[in-house]
Amino acid sequence: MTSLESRIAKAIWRATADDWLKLTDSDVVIVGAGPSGLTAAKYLAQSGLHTLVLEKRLSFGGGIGGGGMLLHKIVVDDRALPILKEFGIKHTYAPEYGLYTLDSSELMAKLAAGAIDAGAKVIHGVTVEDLVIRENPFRVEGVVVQWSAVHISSLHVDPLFISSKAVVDATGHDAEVLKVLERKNPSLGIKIPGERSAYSEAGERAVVEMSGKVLNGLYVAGMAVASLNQLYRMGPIFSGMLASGRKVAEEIIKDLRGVHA
Ligand code: 48H
Repeated sequence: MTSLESRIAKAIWRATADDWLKLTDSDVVIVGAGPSGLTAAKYLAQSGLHTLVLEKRLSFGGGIGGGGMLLHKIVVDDRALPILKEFGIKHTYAPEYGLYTLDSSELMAKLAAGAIDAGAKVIHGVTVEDLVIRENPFRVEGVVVQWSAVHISSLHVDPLFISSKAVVDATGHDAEVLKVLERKNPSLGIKIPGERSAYSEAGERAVVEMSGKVLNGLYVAGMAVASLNQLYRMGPIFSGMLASGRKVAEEIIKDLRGVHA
């Protein structure tokens, strides 16, 4: 047998290549492993769709970890209860406030575990820098990816591609995928005005209502919905993010499989 060092390297190269050969043709690519992206990933994967989450950082949870002003708790309201139950996330009712509190660490860990256990693949350290498109009629058919480390280094390195039937922009406040479309495909008329000031009640409701398909092959979830539609921000209440992820998943399942989730 060859040296342990050689076997470590070969095992990793082989397993990575095996994964990437499958992931290169995914049913759904979700950009961003924040609350909306991970929630969408669980429901999509459990419906049998080949689901890939690409996260530019080396961690899960996006904005969850910062809690409310770095305090380790966030809140949800009644609307999130069915989703918390499905992910097995503990929560405590605060009757004086009509809200449930939960640990940000548990929310991050269990959303990720729920997505992965349902069959979604999450790859860290990969930045989606562009989309694969087709014209006449316009449709999105995948993403253009690069190692985040290459982005940070500013080296000029050509990217690679992942084909997919649906792409979800779950990149949060920055709406990074939609902004690429706005910049590179002006004829589509997509504008990203950014979110409005805080009005939690209205923001939570609207972000779910407006989550879904943007154009053929492209969907939006989470705070990217607020940036696209100039909706109110809501602060560290996460019912809307979770429900947005579930709603996008249901819409994609319906579009790709012709069935309700
Ligand atoms: C790969 C990328 C790329 C890219 C970004 O910000 P998130 O937590 O997103 P949401 O929308 O699921 O949740 C928003 C919530 O955390 C929040 O900020 C709220 C509720 N704010 C309310 C308020 O009033 O402020 O996660 C997005 C993830 C992050 O992990 C990014 O690193 C990742 O997407 N990401 N990954 N390629 N181009 N861009």
